[in-house]
Amino acid sequence: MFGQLDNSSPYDGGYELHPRDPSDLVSSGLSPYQQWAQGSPYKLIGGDANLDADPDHDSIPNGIEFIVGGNPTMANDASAKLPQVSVAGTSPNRIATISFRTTAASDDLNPELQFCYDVIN
Ligand SMILES: [Ca+2]
Repeated sequence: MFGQLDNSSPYDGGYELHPRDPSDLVSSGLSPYQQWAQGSPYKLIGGDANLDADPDHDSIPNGIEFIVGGNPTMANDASAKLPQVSVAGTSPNRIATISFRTTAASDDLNPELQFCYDVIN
């Protein structure tokens, strides 16, 4: 790679790096999820690599395993990483706290916790 000072608009200054040969750049073209599922160490293939697949049969789909940092090939390793609910206080002053974790790689999916006050409807 060669470095050059580039102070042309929109840059105020700094360096721009260029590969000697554009073919030197490597891009898998895969999303962060696809890289996680299909790459090492899990190397899921076919339908087992889908977001809703559950190749380890722990009832936690790959998409959730990806978000919480689970292992899609090891049953139940993600259960401790799933959202946790704790309730403190006594009625009518109870406070429910929901804690959940996400991995930086899963930011691409923009995960968010959804809830409602009426679980029946
Ligand atoms: Ca699973």
